[in-house]
Amino acid sequence: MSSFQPVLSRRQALTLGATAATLAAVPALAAPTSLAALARDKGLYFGSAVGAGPVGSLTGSFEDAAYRKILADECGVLVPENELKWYVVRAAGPQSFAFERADRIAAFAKANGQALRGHTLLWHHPQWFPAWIKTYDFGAGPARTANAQAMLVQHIDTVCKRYPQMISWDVVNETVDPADGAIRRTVFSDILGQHETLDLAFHTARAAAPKARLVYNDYMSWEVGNEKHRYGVLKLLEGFRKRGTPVDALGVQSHIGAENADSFTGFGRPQEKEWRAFVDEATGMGYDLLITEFDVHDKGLPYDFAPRDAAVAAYAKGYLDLMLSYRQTKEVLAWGMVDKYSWLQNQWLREDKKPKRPTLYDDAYQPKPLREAVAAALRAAPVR
Ligand code: 9MR
Repeated sequence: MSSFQPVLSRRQALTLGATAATLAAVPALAAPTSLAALARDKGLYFGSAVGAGPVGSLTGSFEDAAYRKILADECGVLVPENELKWYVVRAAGPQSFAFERADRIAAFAKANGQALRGHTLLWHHPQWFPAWIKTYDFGAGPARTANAQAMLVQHIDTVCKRYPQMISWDVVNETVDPADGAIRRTVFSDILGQHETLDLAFHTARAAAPKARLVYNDYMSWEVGNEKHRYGVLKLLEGFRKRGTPVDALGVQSHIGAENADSFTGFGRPQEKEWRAFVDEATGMGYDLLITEFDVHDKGLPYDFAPRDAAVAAYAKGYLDLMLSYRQTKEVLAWGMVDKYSWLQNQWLREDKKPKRPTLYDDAYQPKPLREAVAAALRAAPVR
């Protein structure tokens, strides 16, 4: 990143250091209180994504016993990071469903008394389907429509019914193109129409998973450059309401932080106003909110751990306080709990090429200031 600049002034670093010191100075409770318990006290869920690898790009965090202990201790809900995506479940072709990896995560959650959430029934983006679908022969004439409908319905129905315990489902993921706010085109939407495809997905999920909260999930943020993305998502949510599509909640992925330094100068100002307006619009339409994929990208922060971790924690606390002030926010999911397994390690490398520190625990499985920031935000959250 050629425009790299040190992020924090000395004064900012000192202030943030002081924040971290204050957080660290909070007296230890008699028994350590898990994030799951703190969330439960407020009427919400805290949990994390986990990956049952190793296959291709799948993370292998689930195979790590120390990692599993953190998940068991801290999380009230788990979500498979990749194991329910079409490119995993349907990898082998149109006739097959592979559930082995997601089953292992589901069994672990059950054994630990944890809830499960599902990601995702329809990542409506051409990149994330298995390769065979590009050349699949859907036939011609009316049969073509019927075949495309049948494949989508069969997929959603089969996956939902396999996991009736899901408390929520990302039914549709990332279908709004950030470049122009339009709905992305896929094999399905080219045959069935865009709204028709998305509506069919939600109606099918409602029938097959009547108890689950049904979610539209996306990564729009408050940052400059996200205006069209936010607008496109609101337009989509408005359309769902107009057509009576059964969508219960907006999943705000919350991959916060950024590649550029400016984002860390404190949450929100001046973009906080824009973000509140966006969230108010969504909740005003009656949608619940979920933080579905929380992590903090520290690419632009200096190498030293103390100021880096402090900046990450302070920034996250501001963001989580805002999001949790909405009683509509019902679940908070971290996108992984230990730095080394974070998807961010493989993308947008830091200038110094050093590992990133975007999650709540470091590579020695020790909690970082970000873990305390999440705890503090949960403690401060109003009950819902
Ligand atoms: O963390 C996931 C990574 O392991 C996968 O390679 C990638 C592609 O399937 O997806 C990552 O998770 C994404 C999530 O499914 C949707 N929102 C963005 C997440 C980060 O890219």
